[in-house]
Amino acid sequence: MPRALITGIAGQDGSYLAEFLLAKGYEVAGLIRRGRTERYERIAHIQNRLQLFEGDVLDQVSLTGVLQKFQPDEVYNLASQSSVFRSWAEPILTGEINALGVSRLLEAIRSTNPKIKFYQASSSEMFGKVRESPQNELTPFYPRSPYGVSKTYGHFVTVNYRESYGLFATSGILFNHESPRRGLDFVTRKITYGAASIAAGRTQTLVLGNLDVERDWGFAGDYVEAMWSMLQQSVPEDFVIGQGTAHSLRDFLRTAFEHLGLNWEKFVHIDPKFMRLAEVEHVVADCAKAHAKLGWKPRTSFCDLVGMMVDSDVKLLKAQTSPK
Ligand code: GDR
Repeated sequence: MPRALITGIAGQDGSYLAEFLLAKGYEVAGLIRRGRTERYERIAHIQNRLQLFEGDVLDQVSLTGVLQKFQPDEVYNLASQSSVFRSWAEPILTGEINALGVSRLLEAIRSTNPKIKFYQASSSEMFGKVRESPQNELTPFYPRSPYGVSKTYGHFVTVNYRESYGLFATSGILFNHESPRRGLDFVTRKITYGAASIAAGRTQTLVLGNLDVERDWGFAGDYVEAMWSMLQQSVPEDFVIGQGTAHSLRDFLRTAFEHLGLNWEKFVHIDPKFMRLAEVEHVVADCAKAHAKLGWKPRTSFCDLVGMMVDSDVKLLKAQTSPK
């Protein structure tokens, strides 16, 4: 049985990846932070099939300890301070987790078992103020936030350990990927939950920031397959993963509200407090390399993704109101 360790297993991507690897017959372990009081809702349904180890990408010793105990064949580094918005308020912590955290993990792998295959969760936020469109593996980076800068370090240190030490280390440059498991602070889930709340008569408004942005949104469940596939190649390489189609935030709003028979323009208000100090206006993936080498293609369309998220939030709100 192959063995995989996932950092960030309790997050959106970690939970989908864990499900995917279990279905493939892997023994799956996850790193969870010490003293965390939150419940692991996203992995509750599979928790009895997982091994959970306490540890932290902030703590070098804990990483070496987990690698020695579990002896994984593959490590997926999905642990992250994943909020771009919050990264201006927490720039140092963001760098410690997203940048130095990658160095700590790579060092732990190098010193414990350099044969371990390593996946680093990199981000389209590294393209930031884009130098060309669409963006591929050779497009120069221009990050626009402490988050984007930290992910750029994580990407390059992964490349560097591959080139310096011959590690099987890969970086997946993933564009925005969403799902019903997305946190409520990210704009897609904020919209689908907001629209469902309005349709249920719970609220009258949805307050957002900058509507003049475009993203390449896909379904997280599709993207974890690409992560795994990158580690099954004969040589380690970096890949851009996305849908290859940009949609405006207004498109997302229209699709979500129309799914419920509503006109978004009647409900959405703008508050500058949700605007960013520097914005990524437009990103769109060129996934030709992933299509050609991994044979990977997303299965879920933009419309199906939005519909899935709205339906899930409608159901969630109903469950919250119906008597137990
Ligand atoms: P992003 O995702 O920054 O692209 O990073 P997010 O959903 O937070 O923002 C997308 C765009 O929407 C605009 N926006 C708002 N965003 C939020 N969160 N809340 C609002 O009210 C709002 N109004 C407008 C933003 O300005 C932005 O342009 C995500 C994260 O998952 C990262 O971890 C990941 O690396 C990238 O996607 C790829």
